[in-house]
Amino acid sequence: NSGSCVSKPRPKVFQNSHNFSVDLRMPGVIPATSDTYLCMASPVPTGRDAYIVDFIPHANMNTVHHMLLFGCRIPASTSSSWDCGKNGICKDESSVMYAWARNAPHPELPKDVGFKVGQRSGLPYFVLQIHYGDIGAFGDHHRDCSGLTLTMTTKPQPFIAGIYLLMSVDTVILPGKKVTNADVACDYTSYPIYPFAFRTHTHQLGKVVSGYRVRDGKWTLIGRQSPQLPQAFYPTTKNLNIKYGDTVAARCVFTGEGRTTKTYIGSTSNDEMCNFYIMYYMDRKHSEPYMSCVEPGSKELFKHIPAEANVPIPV
Ligand code: IYT
Ligand code: CU
Ligand code: CU
Repeated sequence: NSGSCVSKPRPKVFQNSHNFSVDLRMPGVIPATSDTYLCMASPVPTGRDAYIVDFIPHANMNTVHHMLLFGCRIPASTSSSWDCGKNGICKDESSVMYAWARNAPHPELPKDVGFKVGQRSGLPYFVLQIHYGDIGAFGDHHRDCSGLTLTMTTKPQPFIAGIYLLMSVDTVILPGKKVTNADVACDYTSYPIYPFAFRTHTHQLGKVVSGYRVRDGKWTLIGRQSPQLPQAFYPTTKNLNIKYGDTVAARCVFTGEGRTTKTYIGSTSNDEMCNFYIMYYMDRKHSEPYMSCVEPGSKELFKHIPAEANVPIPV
């Protein structure tokens, strides 16, 4: 029973001199309406750099639609929990590190890979966001303490996990128009990264989102998914690396059918987003944990995108 989940203190637990776990839980919340986004923040509990090596979700399937973990420089609020649909997640820099969604397990981090967090890495806070879907199960006024346990270590990991986010900032979807593509592409100019998981995100109008590496004119799929399926991280299609000189590209396919006005990129559920997240690891010696691409790419480049990128995934 979760009725008394608030009263239990959940400090970090030490296993030995290097390893510990951190419990991040909603502080006994009762969402007021369906489709509420609530956030809670917690400082990374060590002055030194630390590495997340595993995630253990504790989510009540009846109420939690999805759950995201962010690293933050400054959380958007100092309250024990807040409405982050309205008030935002982080004040400035933020990065997603984990996603849980119903029926989709998170891929394990590969061995020797960790997300680096803490004061020195510029992400001194964890922020947990929970999307409460149907609040029917709160009819009994119980309090919710869903959340996440992080397995952490202060031992430097040989490889650092990171996120490469491709997102469109300028897509406009015309009402009634059957197909609108949002294309994003950037030249990759850093040290090699090794993608192992991907996540897609759009709102209601997204049909399929695909991400590719383009090397010497050859397109290789990183991942392709319907954004209408649970928006978790899925394992990449095959092992590949991205290195200096490659191009990283993504396409989101939208439909304007059913709309009577133009749809723009924005944060409400009537707006749209086009996101393709690549979770990768990189040698610790020159790791760059967060990269992004917001360029639309060239028309010429996207003439050569594989046909599968235009095929909607039935849900
Ligand atoms: C305008 C847009 O596409 N926003 C996305 C991607 C995004 C994530 C983060 C943009 C920025 C960020 O700092 I983290 I600037 C967006 O909001 N995506 C949502 C989550 O908020 C992460 C999603 O579910 O992917
Ligand atoms: Cu959700
Ligand atoms: Cu969005």
